Amino acid sequence: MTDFVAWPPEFAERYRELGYWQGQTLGDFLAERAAEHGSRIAVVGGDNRWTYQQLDERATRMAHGLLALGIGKGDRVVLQLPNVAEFFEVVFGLFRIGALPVFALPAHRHSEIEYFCRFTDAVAYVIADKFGGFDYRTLAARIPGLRHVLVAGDPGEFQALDSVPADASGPLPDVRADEVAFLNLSGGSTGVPKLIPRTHDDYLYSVRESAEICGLTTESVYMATLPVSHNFTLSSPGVLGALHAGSRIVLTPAPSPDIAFPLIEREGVTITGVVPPIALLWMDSPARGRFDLSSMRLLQVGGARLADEAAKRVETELGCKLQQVFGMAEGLVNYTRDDDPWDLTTTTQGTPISPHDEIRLVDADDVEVAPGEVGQLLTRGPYTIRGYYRADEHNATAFTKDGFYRTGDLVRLLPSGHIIVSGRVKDQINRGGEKVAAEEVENHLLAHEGVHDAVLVGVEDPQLGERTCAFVIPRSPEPSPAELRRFLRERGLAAFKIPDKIELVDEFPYTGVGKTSRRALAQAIKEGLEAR
Ligand code: OOB
Repeated sequence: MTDFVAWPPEFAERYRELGYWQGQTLGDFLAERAAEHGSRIAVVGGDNRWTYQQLDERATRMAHGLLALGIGKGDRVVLQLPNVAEFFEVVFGLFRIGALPVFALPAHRHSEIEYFCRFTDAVAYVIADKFGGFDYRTLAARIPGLRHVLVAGDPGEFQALDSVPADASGPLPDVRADEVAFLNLSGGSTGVPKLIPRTHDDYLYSVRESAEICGLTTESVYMATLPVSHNFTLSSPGVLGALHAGSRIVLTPAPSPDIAFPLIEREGVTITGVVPPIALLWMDSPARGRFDLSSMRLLQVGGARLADEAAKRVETELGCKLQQVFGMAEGLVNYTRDDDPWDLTTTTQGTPISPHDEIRLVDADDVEVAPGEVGQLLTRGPYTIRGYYRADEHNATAFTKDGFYRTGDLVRLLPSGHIIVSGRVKDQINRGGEKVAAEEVENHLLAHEGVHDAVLVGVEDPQLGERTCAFVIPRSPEPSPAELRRFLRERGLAAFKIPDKIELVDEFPYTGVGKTSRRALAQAIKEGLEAR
């Protein structure tokens, strides 16, 4: 089994020659930024206000402390921190010793966390004590095989993050920029989530370019509104882009207007990134009139398709420019640009970061479609992975032979090069930016003794774009939808994956068409629902 698939040497060479891959590690990146912006505030989170200098020192101390605990180069550490300042000292501490953070989301529960820990042979798990009404220590207590559980806040039976030995010294491991820096999560379309290995070189290229495209400067204040460990918030341009530019990062614990708006006013936030449902929530919020949001220059919206009509309202209702962001944790990120005409900003998902992002649109037979036609988006480039972590079999179909990643997205290209996302072929439901792999949820449902068969489909929703509906053929004694929901929660599935609706049916509708594949079935159910 291959852990990491590298770029072929001729590609790596080209990206280096072009100056895209600069040979800098994320650990050195922070040191360089601290040398340049030392006394500026880098991170504001809760009661913490750390300068670049302080963040750099904390990261170094953490690096030594982690080493002293026996965490070393190449080790995997599952990180599930919400938007707190400690996120940065841990992540950069790990980068500096060449240990790999595995970026879990705060919403993940036992089912996902246990899998990440087991699949990556993680040696440690880093959490906050409590967040959003959930006690992560109870989750940690149920994960076998961990050498360390480190807790930001009250550690309970575990070890407090701030008790990690601070007096350690000596040399740090040699970390190379072409090595993998961390593992990101894919939205997934299969039974288990896939892990995405990103190198220092490739990630920092996307960070520098994103900061430039989004116009970040030392005057910018970037608010992390979505979970900081998501690729959008991390690097598009995200918190890393903000650090690159010497900007200030403000962490909001929640995106709701009553929490985010006062922070925007207090800190003079100039830019943030949200998913479409949050953009809608903000535009429709009466709280808008109670807070001064005039510092906002740019609202980035991405993660799911923003309806053209909603896009057209952003500037007038929130008083700032809109930028659409169509990205993926696997790599490719597209942005509408500052000088794009208004109609392109409001109706397209932008153009790729790099002139060396290669784009192909193909049909079901991998044949290139005619210009202007909708096709499946394939991509390859200086910051798009060539393979998932430990996934040889899946990689054989998720990538073409010549290394293009099959995004599963259906898109159209305008003559200007702008991309319009029009649908998808992957078995994934995009619930307002939160990705749900149909097969993963179906497998959990099938584990219930009262379930004979189950199919999860996405149905249109005005707020979320899509919500999930599970069709279940029960066995007797027939479980109620409430019982099935409870069952999924008890199995430790993240809340956003619990079906919004569960319908018990005698048989799946329209199987009469003779199609038996899951995809065809889901499609038939969806068409049936839409017709209703
Ligand atoms: C971002 O990353 P992921 O990995 O959670 O999800 C990627 C998928 C894309 O393949 C596409 O299906 C969908 O999310 N998507 C969009 C979109 N942005 C992402 N679909 C339509 N319109 C958009 N603007 O979601 C992500 C990563 C980096 C930056 C922004 C988003």
